[in-house]
Amino acid sequence: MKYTKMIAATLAIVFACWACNNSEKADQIANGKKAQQAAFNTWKEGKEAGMVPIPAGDSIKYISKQVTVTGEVEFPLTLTVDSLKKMNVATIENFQVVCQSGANMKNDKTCKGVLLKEILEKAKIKQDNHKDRNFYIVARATDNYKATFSWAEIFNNPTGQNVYVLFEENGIPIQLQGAMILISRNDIKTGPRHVIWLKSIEVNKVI
Ligand SMILES: Nc1nc2c(c(=O)[nH]1)N[C@H]1C(S)=C(S)[C@@H](COP(=O)(O)O)O[C@H]1N2
Ligand SMILES: [Mo]
Repeated sequence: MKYTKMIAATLAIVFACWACNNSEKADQIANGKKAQQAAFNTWKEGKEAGMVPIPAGDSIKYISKQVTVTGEVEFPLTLTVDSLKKMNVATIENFQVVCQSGANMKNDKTCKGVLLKEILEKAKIKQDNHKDRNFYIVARATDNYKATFSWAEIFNNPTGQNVYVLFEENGIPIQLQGAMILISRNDIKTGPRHVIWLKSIEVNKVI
């Protein structure tokens, strides 16, 4: 009888310890899951807000080696790095990419490219007369990210002297961010109109 009680008591203690340990483990798992979820949410918000670097895997799938110039133009173009090199190549010093959030995303000591203005002059926008100036230009990437410019910004404003299609950064060809990147150097925040994986420049008329 005495033994039976002792065994029962021992079993009760063992069970209590096991149960307690188990609920501690369950707590630990739940807390771990919560922390994981919180970290994921922070990352997802940052990604959606464009504040975290794009993963390298994405870069490979979005690379484009050609940029087409289409829409309301006399001479549609297909640009490559080689064709840009045959145009007026400018060297841009100290270009910084700053996200709308204020985060610094990239610093180029030096980069090379051609003015968008010159590319559009080559393609020749179809203008009926000198009052026909209501065009908008969309620079589009393979991931469908895009930046928009107005005719006046490019052809009648200092912005036009600062919008380039780049093909080289810090002495090396652009690789992971496509082959060509469009930049708008005098924007207050340069991130939004920094179009990596550039694939087309589309000229549209406001009708
Ligand atoms: N094609 C493409 N270009 C893009 C983006 C994008 O998602 N896709 N993100 C933009 C944003 S929000 C910022 S801040 C900068 C970031 O530049 P980085 O990719 O060199 O960090 O690129 C811009 N260009
Ligand atoms: Mo951004």
